[in-house]
Amino acid sequence: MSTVEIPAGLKELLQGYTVEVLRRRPLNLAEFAVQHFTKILESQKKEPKAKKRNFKPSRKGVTFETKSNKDDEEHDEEEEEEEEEEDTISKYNRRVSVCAEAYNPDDDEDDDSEPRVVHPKTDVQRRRLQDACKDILLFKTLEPEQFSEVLDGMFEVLVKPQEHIIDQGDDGDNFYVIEKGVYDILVDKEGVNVCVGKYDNKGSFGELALMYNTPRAATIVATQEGALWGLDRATFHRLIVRNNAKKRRTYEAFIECVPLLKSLELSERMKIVDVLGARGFKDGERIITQGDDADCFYIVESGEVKIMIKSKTKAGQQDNTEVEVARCSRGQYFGELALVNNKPRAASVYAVGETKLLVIDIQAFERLLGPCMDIMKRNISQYEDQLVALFGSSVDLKH
Ligand code: 1OR
Ligand code: 1OR
Repeated sequence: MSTVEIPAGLKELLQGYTVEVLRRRPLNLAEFAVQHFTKILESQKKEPKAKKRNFKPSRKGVTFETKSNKDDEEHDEEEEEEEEEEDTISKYNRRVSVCAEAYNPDDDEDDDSEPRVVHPKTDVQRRRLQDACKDILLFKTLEPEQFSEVLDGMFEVLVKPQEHIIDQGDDGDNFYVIEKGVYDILVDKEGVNVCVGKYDNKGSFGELALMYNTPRAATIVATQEGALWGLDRATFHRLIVRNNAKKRRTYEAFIECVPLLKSLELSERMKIVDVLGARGFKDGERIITQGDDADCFYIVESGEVKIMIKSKTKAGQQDNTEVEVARCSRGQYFGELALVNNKPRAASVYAVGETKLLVIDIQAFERLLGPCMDIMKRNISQYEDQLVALFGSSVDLKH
């Protein structure tokens, strides 16, 4: 009778994959398998001597944890989370699970027992804070109770001109919401710090290093005196990263069906989900105003929007009558034109009926939607043809 020998490690390998499938619920099992096993392979190359189940990464400094380590160390990870409850003072020592890969906070039963950080605030401070946070996309999908905990955990940071809030390559400590001030975004390109954008008195930054346990991806410098609200890494993880797992489950299937995003990898689409916000609009409510500065991009989740352009007279003068030029419904996008051309909004956009939109800020748009740029540019050239057909002029939307 022949016996079949099961290779050592096969069971664990397949179990690890199965656990990840159950946790992450990917739509495409084969694509997920390729990503999963590639990561294991890469980490085996990097850590040839690491013992499978007993390997414990150093607690000195941030460990850039690989997924395979995580897979193999489910139990170690849990033990470590427990140990870390006593160790919350040192924010740099804390190992944060890699949200982009596997972190499913629903499985993280220790989370709720973590100490909650509360920074007391005066009524005036709390009102200022609430105002600064009202449009922060990462907070838009939080339950009111979680949002209130975020506000409790935030602390005020006053900054001076030229102060570096974040330096590229550093470990992540805090997430920041801007109350006031202008901040340059600098990225190292071949040893030179190049300014790739700025935040002008609104927005937030510093989420990436905390979400994905990666080094800071950019340097953020205040160009004038300013005020920020910080949220420490552990609280960000407990509230925002945990909520992201829910967001992924909520939007995964929808995002898979957005034609614009088809060319992206699954992991890239999930990164979009991680940073998007959801906003509801009532019938007739204005979403975009023609001529305004632009700072975000929209995808229609449900309902419909109409695009209205102020018509031009024969002499090329703008009059104030708006003409409907297009509609967008579920899965379609708008608001890309001003971001791509770096110009004011070319049209106004109104909700038709109750409408739900997914919103992505300009920085995430530039960072994550580069691979979709060709499709968007092709569609923009169609707008230009339509514009000529409608108004009979050679107006180009870039002006
Ligand atoms: P972080 O924790 O990595 C730096 O710390 C922060 O800068 C980062 O989170 C983002 O919040 C913010 N690429 C990467 N990070 C950016 C970018 C960016 N813009 C802002 N941040 N790009 C610029 C897009 C305008 C792409 C550069 C190639
Ligand atoms: P935005 O950032 O300029 C308004 O904000 C958005 O409306 C714009 O990006 C597009 O996403 C969207 N002309 C201009 N903007 C249009 C058009 C459009 N259609 C949709 N948008 N035309 C309609 C072409 C079918 C040409 C008008 C004559």
